[in-house]
Amino acid sequence: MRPTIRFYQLTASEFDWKISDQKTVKAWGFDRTLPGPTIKANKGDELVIKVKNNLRESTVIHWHGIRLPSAMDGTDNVQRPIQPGEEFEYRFVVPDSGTFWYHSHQNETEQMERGMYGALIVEDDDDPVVDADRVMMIDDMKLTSGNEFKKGGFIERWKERHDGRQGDTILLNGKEDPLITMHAGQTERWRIINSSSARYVRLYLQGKPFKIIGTDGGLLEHPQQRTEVLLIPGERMDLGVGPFTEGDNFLIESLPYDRMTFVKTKRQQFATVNVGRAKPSVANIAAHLRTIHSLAPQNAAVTREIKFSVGPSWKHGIDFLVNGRVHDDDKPVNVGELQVWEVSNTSLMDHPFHLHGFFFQVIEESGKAPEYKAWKDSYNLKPKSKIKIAWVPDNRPGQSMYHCHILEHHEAGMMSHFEVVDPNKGSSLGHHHHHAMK
Ligand SMILES: [Cu+2]
Repeated sequence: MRPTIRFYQLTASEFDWKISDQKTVKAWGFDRTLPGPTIKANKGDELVIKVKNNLRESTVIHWHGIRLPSAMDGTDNVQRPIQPGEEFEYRFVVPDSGTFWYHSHQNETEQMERGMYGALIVEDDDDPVVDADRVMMIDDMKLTSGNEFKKGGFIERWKERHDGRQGDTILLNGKEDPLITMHAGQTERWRIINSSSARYVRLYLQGKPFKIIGTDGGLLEHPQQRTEVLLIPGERMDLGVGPFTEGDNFLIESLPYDRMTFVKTKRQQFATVNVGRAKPSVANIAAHLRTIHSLAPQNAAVTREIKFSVGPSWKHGIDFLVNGRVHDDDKPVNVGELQVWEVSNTSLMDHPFHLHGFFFQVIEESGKAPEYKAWKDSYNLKPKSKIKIAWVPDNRPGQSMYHCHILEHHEAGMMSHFEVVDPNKGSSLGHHHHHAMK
């Protein structure tokens, strides 16, 4: 398909949103819908997205997973946040097909909790043929009995800072336990996006097998058959689901996951699936989906060590650190130079690592090669563990960052800025200031 320019307008505002027939919340989101509208493009298209801010506070929109120019990344490090009543035009080409998403990157712990997110789907002529393509954004909210966003007391807020905010109102595409109907005999592509603040989702279809066909950076090489798959906050999994027989019904659930925090993740129900009458299928998910060239062997020499840790703090009792600091500044990387980063987690809890604007390959986890090759931008750091990732900064100089995608940890400082530098041109900025998120 020939590349084209696609125009979108998103308006951020507060609105009443029904999460069920009985429950209405004061959501913040885009175009008065939760999730926000799904943005669609074909690989190579240019997106022009005007964001109007009708909230009473500033915002900024991050395009999670898109390899875009630094200035369009949507953080307060590369642009002035969009003030109430203002508009900002994002403009970038989408060079990769896959399942991406957009979300607030300002006062995230509140703005994302209230619904400031949506999906961004990039299709390609080479995508596997399926009978239906669905986006499923998974989230939770922490509400009072009156369906207000809960603001706890001192102890509860301290625990939220420690664990991340995890509520027990479970949402799929902005609804509690929605009913999904599919046709017998058909195979669908389910694009699952974990947009929650802190919840780890061990997705489970009551034992029915499915195929993982893609993840953060698009298709895998080969479908991977599983009965469960973990999605950390920020992560995406594209699944081939079906075929089923008429009359089948099952739940979309998540199984318990202990990420070594005070809050425990129980088995939870996200949606109910009913399989209706049969329809012919055109689906074809090939055994070979594409080739992913390895950037580096498992034993490649490490070029940088990065440490996620927790440490004592006078002010908070505990600090969330990268390289021993809150809101760290890491060394620049040069365009075109292979990066082999050893990312360690010395703490006793899990942290979802997220790199802005670039994909990496995990080449080693706790001494072993991963189960399959994939392009990732989000990856779980288990307690007391290490991963080795390889990536190459392509020619998009400017400010970037990596951080923990548990939003409360990010806010508490578990993040680092760094600059991508074109060695032929030097630093793109004379200075940069970093900001504690408010
Ligand atoms: Cu964390």
